Amino acid sequence: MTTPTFTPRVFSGIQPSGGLTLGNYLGAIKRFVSMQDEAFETIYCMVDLHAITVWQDPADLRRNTRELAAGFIASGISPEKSILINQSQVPEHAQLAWIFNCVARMGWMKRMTQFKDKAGKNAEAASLGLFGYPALMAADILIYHATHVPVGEDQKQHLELTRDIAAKFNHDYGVDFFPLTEPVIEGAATRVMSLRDGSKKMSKSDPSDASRINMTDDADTIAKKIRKAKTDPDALPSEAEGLADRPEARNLVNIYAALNDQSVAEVLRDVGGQQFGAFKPLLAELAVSKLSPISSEMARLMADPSEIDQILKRGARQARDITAPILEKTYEIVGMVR
Ligand code: AQP
Repeated sequence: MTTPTFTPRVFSGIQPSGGLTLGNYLGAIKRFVSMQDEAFETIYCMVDLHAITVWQDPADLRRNTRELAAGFIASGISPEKSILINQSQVPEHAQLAWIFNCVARMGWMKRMTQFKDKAGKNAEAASLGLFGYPALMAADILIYHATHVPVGEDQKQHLELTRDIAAKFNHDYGVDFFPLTEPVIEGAATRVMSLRDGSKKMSKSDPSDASRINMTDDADTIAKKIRKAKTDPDALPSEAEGLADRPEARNLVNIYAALNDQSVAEVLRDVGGQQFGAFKPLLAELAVSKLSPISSEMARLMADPSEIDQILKRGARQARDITAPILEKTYEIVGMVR
């Protein structure tokens, strides 16, 4: 059997489960923007079907989906260069997910740490969708035969599962149909931590608003959250090794480096020896200068969501030119009468 070559194609998505955070921006969206200028076809998605794996108020979901699209566009994702969609408008995602539910094994799914974290102690009350989330995520990626997926560190395990599902499907049906997708986890801020607790990921669903920077926060709020961010009493080190046992300090330096497109070593060369009293205002100034143009553009786009709706509708049409033939071929491989 000859191994097929797959078109270099990038897919990634974000849940419209709340406002966008600096973690989503640095861990994912910033990479999405740079990859659309490389030699890839790029498809970016508001994964609304994933969002409802935990309860979402319908009006909030609609607003968050449009606001997320506005965040993508305002950050530099161009609807001319990338296909921009919301997942539920491209039904082949959910259709392929059903097939993958039948390929993935219970034992694999039970090992997923995100399910354990999100379901918490009351796993019996979690939705079946939350448990099956990684099979839908595999379908999101493989319905495009995507070869590369830019994500934050927290999604690494789900991408390994995506490769396992592709490999098992190919093996069980004796085909080389789905690619083994590569995760792209790069940059200084692949895991942005909470501003209140350096051991916890910055997350849009954290009950504490002070734990995160939202992409819609104004300059004063950003400065206040950074000023109040948990730190330790020591000065910043001059070399990265000095941050090893200092999660909060490391987080703030990583954020600075990622926002300023520098390495951690370069940042510490400039700010090593400074106390947080001096470093935090620098970080706040940098964050405001990078984020305020994005938040004002988001506000402009949200003032007339019909433009966003048109972009998503057009994106869905373009996406289905790719996904419909891949689903048809999948059904044929599996043995469905067409
Ligand atoms: N703190 C983070 N640091 C780096 N990357 C992050 N991502 C999320 N948080 C961080 C990346 O953003 C992309 C989209 O994530 P998602 O919204 O689909 O789901 P999530 O990872 O569960 O993000 P949240 O903010 O924590 O959402 P909730 O609170 O709804 O669960 C992914 O590429 C992720 O790696």
